[in-house]
Amino acid sequence: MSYGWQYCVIQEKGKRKRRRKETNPHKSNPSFPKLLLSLFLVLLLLLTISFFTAFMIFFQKYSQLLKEKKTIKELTHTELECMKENLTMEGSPISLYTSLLDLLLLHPKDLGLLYWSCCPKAWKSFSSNCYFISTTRRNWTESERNCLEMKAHLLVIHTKDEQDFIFQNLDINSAYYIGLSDPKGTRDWQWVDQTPYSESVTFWHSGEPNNPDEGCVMLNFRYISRKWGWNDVACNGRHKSLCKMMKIHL
Ligand SMILES: [Ca+2]
Repeated sequence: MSYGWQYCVIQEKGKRKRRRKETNPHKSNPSFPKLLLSLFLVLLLLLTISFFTAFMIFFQKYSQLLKEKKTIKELTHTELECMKENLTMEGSPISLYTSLLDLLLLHPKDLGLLYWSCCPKAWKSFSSNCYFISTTRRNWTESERNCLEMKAHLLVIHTKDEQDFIFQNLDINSAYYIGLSDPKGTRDWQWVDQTPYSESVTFWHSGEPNNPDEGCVMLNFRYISRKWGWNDVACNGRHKSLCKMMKIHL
């Protein structure tokens, strides 16, 4: 009789062990967290691959679109003079990645720097722009129209360096219209490309602007001061002019 009782106790212990195994699989299977981690890593890897693939496809499509757009722009100017410009992106792969992303999202036009930067033949190259000296004398409105026909504007000056570069290429006995005017006659100077007019970047001759009836601006050289500078003049006077456009990127 006592053997039967012991058998029952052993049987009950066996059942309890089996029940513990069934209700607590984590304790009984130590490889479960590793499996979960592996699955998570695989998923992360797949997501990363998908993201980079999508990014590369988008990047290639965008570059192609940009090239096509530039090719259309080239048709205006049949002959170009080009320089190879390399975009330098030094540092870690992360900085390379952020530079590309920055270019793509914030400065898409600058993507062209990865290729060739060109100016039409007979135009001068400085920084990221091209400049044309038109020696035909026209009034201010006709001068701007002439620049527009070449996909440019009358000169808009952003820095002293730019202005100094322009002066080096001009004839001191001539005057040249630039893209600054006062269309309302209220001394509210406006650049043709809507660049805000800043008093801190002006190069007026001493005593200029001097006449509310003179609504257009030209560059000329004054022998007394031995300097180039700006002078407001009547818009119907006929002068040479300066055009400016952004470099064409191929
Ligand atoms: Ca004047």
